[in-house]
Amino acid sequence: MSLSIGIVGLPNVGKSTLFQALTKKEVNISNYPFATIDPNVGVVQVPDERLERLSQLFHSAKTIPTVIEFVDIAGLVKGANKGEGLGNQFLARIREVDAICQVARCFSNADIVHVEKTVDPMRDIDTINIELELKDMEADEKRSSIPESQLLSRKPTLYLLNCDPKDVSKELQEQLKKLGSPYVIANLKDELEMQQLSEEEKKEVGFVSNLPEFIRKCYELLDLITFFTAGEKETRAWTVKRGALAPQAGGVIHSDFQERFIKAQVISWDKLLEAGGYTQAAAEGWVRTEGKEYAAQDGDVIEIKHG
Ligand SMILES: Nc1nc2c(ncn2[C@@H]2O[C@H](COP(=O)(O)OP(=O)(O)OP(=O)(O)O)[C@@H](O)[C@H]2O)c(=O)[nH]1
Ligand SMILES: [Mg+2]
Repeated sequence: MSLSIGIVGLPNVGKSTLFQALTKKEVNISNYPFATIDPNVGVVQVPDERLERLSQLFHSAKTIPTVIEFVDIAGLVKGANKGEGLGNQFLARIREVDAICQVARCFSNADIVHVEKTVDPMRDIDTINIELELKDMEADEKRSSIPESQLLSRKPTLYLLNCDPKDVSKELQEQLKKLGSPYVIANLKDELEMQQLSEEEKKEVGFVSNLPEFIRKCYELLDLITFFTAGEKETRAWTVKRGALAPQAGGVIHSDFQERFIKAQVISWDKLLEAGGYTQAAAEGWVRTEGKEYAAQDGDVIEIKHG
């Protein structure tokens, strides 16, 4: 199960810069509006310290993280719903994603063209959100029966403020809080440029990336949890929607595990580390046997027993 996040915003605000920093894919990040025409699609690993520690415990030959798919979409402008700019044809692309990351430009730089001439992130956020709502209304008027989950204005949204944290005013933070969606602040130009440096060099210049936090927030936005399978051959992180029952969790690993589910052996990742292995954990009585009504919990290490 790979969930996808659409990167949305006005032209020339840093969407493709974010996409490239996340996916390490070379894309067009030229300094002009509508540099991106066809959407870029890429997959990003979800950083997870728990996975690393479990893998170390078992000296696993393979360590496999879960992934999120990102889609870098063409810039939207005021009137996109009526066909202004390139917006209209790509608004449809946003329907297919599970959640939206809206990039808002907060950085000042006279050399980078702003389609509205001035830097005003709240105005830009309103512009985009109105376009999404207008497009939904249009669909409603046409009576095309778009399912609720595909309504653009109902998609879970995360805002990315493209600038240094010091450039985000209290007022903007208050306004964002009112929107009720989470936000992350990252200087995307730095994020991309600093990837050229080694870990040591980053320490020297005091650069800490905000992208891991951003990816984690995306994960929360999608209301996903991670469970693990762990052993010598492979330690792997898996993704399910919060509330998924043990057989569904099994089904993510292999469809047989869902159909022929018998029971699940479950232990929390930290308990398994504390015990130092399955045998020791079982001796402590920390490995639980759960049936098909069990809802998988974030951080569970699960072994499915199937027929
Ligand atoms: N100074 C500064 N420039 C940035 C920052 N982020 C992006 N840029 C520059 O802004 C320009 C546009 O960046 P892109 O990532 O292509 O913007 P986009 O939103 O994908 O643009 P379109 O595809 O045209 O909609 C590039 O020249 C970037 O280097 C930033 O944080 N600071
Ligand atoms: Mg672009």
